[in-house]
Amino acid sequence: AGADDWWRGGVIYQIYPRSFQDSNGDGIGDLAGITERLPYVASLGVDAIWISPFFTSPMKDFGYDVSDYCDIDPMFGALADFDALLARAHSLGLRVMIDLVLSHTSDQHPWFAESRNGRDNDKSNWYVWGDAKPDGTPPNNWLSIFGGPAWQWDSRRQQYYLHNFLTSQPDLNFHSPAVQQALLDVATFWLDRGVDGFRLDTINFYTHDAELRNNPAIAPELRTAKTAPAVNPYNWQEHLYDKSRPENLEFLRRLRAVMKPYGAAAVGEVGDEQLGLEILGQYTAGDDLMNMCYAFELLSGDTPTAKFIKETMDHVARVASDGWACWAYSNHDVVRHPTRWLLTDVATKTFNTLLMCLRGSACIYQGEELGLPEADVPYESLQDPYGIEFWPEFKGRDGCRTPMVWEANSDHAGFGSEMPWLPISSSQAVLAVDQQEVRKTSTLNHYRRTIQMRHDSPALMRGSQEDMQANGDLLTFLRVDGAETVFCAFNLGRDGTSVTLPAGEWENMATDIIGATEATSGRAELPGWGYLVARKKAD
Ligand code: TEU
Ligand code: CA
Repeated sequence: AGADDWWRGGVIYQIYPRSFQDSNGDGIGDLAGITERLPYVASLGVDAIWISPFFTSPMKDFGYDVSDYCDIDPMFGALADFDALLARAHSLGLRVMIDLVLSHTSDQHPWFAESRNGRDNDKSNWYVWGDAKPDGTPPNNWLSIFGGPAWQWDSRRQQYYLHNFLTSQPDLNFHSPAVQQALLDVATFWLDRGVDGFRLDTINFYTHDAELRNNPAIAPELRTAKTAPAVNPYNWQEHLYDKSRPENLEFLRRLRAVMKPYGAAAVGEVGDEQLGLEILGQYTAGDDLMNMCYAFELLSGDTPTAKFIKETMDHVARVASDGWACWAYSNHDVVRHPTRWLLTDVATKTFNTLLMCLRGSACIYQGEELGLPEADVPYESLQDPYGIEFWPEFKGRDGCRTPMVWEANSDHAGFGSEMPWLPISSSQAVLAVDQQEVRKTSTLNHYRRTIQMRHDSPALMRGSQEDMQANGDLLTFLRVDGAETVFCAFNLGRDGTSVTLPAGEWENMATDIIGATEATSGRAELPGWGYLVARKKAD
């Protein structure tokens, strides 16, 4: 594996800049704050950081609404702060992936101001405009994920514009070659500055059906909700025409071609309830599209059972045999997984070890390494427009976005000197970094050891995944790379069980297996949530 291949099996640490470290006492995290904390991130042994958007933005969607792609929002600092962050990260051996939100801009972007100004200027077709139907209603039945129709009336231009997310996030028109070029130029700007890759927001939303055909409705008995909350009517349509269009591939190919000379890597986010893994397979096939796609399967739903993991991995093997997934349990959009899956501390560690054993790359979200539960954010403190829209059935994304907890007994848990933008919950503060550093068995130190275990093993990093079996709570599989074979066994349940090792002699790789006996051949006992990760000894 060459240096440009670091991403394959790599571990990426996601930083939500508003909530990592406030360096100047305005209650909001910033780039200088991140730079200060990079030695901690490097101490985890991760390969890269992904920083959620820090570009100029009115912050209606907390940075996922960009009004200038080539500058830093003053709240987060300035370009010089970014350069300093990048230099520090590189000196610590950390790669930096930035989060490009190309599918839509802010309605405050100068491109949109020009586009809405009239139907015959340079940028009039840079966004997706549609005429009202004779009765004044929107051009078709497409819905916004954040609630209501995906169309907003613009009184100046006397047309509707498309927005898959907030009304303040108009969708760019990827059918325009000029739009594509402008976005490729944005990528070049950051590559020239030295970034190592991109997390690309909502890449399957880039292109829309040019004929604006209606999405078919899904019958009530067939409705499922994997990503958007069940109460959201967005889940009641089959998204045939508003996203995951085949034309997306053309732009992704052009984008990757721009990245290749720099050796940069891309992880694309593909949110699609119906076709998620199929799209992941399409977008990561071969070597001229995305390096990896970010999969939603483990970011939603109930506690994964052995059967669910097996079915998901088999599904990936079927539809993305030539591709590469990037798994995550938690991020800035979903309830933190120890709460979502009702995990005990032990179960949290077991799932972490599983993440480090699964084929694919992995993202871990700030605070995940501490085993943080979701913070309770009362309605009065809510900031997320998505949460405010669907409260109380869906409480929004604030509970996973509260500030990082560094020191249990400092003001604001060491996040900054002043009151932070979201409250710090006491259930998180007790799990602060300083409390866990000093305990060998802490979740934090467990994450460090499992990340190390993965990096020490070519099979776990990039090997094949074979013979996955689910028997009740027991999940077993092999990872194989050249001469190295690793056997993984996970007890994903409370009751003890035992596992038969494949023929041969095995040596234990997980230095702090949870209670499993040290069996190296024959059978091993696995207590509730016990696991075994073992390398085959040479004959
Ligand atoms: O998220 C996309 C998003 O909202 C998906 O999780 C969605 O639920 C799924 O695609 C539905 O099919 C990204 C960012 O992570 C999020 O923070 C932003 O708000 C959003 O894009 C808009 O930029
Ligand atoms: Ca600040």
